[in-house]
Amino acid sequence: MTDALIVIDVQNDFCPGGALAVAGGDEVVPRINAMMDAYPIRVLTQDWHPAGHSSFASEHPAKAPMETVEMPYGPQVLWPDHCVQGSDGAAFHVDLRTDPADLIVRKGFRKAVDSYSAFFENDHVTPTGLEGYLRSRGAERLVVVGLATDFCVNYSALDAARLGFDVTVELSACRGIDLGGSLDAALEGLRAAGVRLEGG
Ligand code: VGL
Ligand code: ZN
Repeated sequence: MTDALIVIDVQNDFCPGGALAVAGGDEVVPRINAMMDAYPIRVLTQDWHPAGHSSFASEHPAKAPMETVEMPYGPQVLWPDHCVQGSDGAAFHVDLRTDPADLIVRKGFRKAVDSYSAFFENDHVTPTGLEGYLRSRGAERLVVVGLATDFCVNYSALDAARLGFDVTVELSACRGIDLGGSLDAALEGLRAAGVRLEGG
């Protein structure tokens, strides 16, 4: 079995002081750094939005951050402007070990569609290319860590399980946003999808 570590969105905007700060988001950094050497394949994802992205509440005059709108591809939570391409908020946390990464996958770069998952955009059909990369590298078992547990980690792990990978989420190296019970709902959905939850 070839294992891959998939590190989701450990970026300044999701850490304390960032535009979409996740409580304790920076606490995952030393944990992920310590895990990295144990994996023969290491992938980082980077949320990477153009200015004026359709997931930004600022693009929807009648809406506030954390409200939901109906997009052509389904319901979409609206966020504060975050992870704008090239901004300091979009940069990886300064202490995250990025040199050992084999691949950095950017996502959310199309203005009209958000992308929580490392595998598919929120329309659930447009691929990021990560599946092909992992399969051609022979990866079978994925360990998913990072930010945020209930959004990008959740959707990445669900897609990975649906694609047939053996998936574990290491919760000690994740932190969640928890919007109206979204954290418990995510954990329940992950369990139901056959994703192993460890370190909780
Ligand atoms: C994320 C909301 C918006 C995440 C990204 O990384 O979980 N959440 N963009
Ligand atoms: Zn985003």
